[in-house]
Amino acid sequence: MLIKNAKLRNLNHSVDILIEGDVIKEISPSIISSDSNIINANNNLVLEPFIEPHVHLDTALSAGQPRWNKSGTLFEGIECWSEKKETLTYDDVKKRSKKALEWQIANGIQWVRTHVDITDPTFTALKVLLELKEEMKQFVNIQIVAFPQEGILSFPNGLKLLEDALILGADVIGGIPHFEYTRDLGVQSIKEIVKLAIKYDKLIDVHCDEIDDEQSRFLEVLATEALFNNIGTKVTASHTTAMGSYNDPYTYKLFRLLRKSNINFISNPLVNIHLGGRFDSYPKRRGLTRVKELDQDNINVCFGHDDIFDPWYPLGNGNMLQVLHMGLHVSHMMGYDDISNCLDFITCNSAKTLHLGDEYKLKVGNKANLIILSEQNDYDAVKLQASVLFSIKNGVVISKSTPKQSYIFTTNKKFIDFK
Ligand code: 17E
Ligand code: FE2
Repeated sequence: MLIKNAKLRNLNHSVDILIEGDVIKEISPSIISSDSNIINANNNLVLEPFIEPHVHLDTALSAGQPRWNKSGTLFEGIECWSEKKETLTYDDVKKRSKKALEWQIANGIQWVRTHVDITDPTFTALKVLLELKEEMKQFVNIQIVAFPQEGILSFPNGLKLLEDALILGADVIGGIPHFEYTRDLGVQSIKEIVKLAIKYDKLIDVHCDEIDDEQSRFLEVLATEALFNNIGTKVTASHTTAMGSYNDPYTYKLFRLLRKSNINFISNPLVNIHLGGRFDSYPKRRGLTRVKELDQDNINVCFGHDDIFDPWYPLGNGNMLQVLHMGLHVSHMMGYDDISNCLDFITCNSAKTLHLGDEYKLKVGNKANLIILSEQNDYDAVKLQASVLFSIKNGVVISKSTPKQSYIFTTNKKFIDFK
């Protein structure tokens, strides 16, 4: 396959990309090839695939089942899901999570880290996701987080369930310290997570301080454990929304630890702007972590969708550009330079969080995994909510889309573009 006129993110001129089999063979300004399989990118952006670093596929597409989350709080969402969990069947989870995965694939995502609730002694959802991971690997790489939604030490047998989920094949260990009954249990839960991570050589991704409580300070515990055990690059703090409520002197002190620890952050702006601030009258807090400050301090931070039409979020179609759009707004990252480099938040920063290493990069010798957008740069990609014209994985086209077009019937009747 030959891709002509590809605009790469770090280059001013366009290039051709030659793919032989599943590998990128050559990238140069003009390639002559006898290959008849040619895609003309027309100077549009060609880049590494989008990554979904934080989603709950087991709960996706279950909004309203068995009831709607009326308060819009995280806590009512957990209650709704707990009721749904009582009646969960294999076929139901499979149908919903597979459909959400297909939306993600159509939207140019080729790596997904999904949390799966393992506070369910039947492990119904975990078994489905383990099967889907295998079944869909031609299209998408899935990392499964064993996520103890109702707690590790506050749920009957929680710690044993967590360990059993790892033995069954989960890739990443999750946690939810702010939901444990006491601060002590929260701290202890993090220590147990780290012990298991070392024992089974797994990554860690904790739902950490997802609450508008300025006293929720489990992040400092997680980062310290990561630092002392020298595993920071394998550790992720998801949500950390309490950081939006921390006072500045404490946060200043905290950032020194965060920098030293080398841990990663995932912010979920679509969902947390909706769930956050729900107990405030006015002014209402944003319910988000300090994305801009983390980024300015060279601490790795990326964006996740978190939910697709479930008890915690009533919208969503698995499109990371929607997440990015919201994330830039609520993080006050609307400067020219911010918008011009914004795709980092849903590509390379996420790759670092998922611990993907060099294999993710679009470069000669690597697997031909890439997407072709309908726009020429980061700025237009987010402004115009670009379509993913082609998603190519291991040298094979796995999805394609046509951008929507508008025609106006004014005196100069014409197709209009918004550029
Ligand atoms: N569970 C949780 O604890 N937090 C969330 N944001 C979601 C599920 C979606
Ligand atoms: Fe989450």
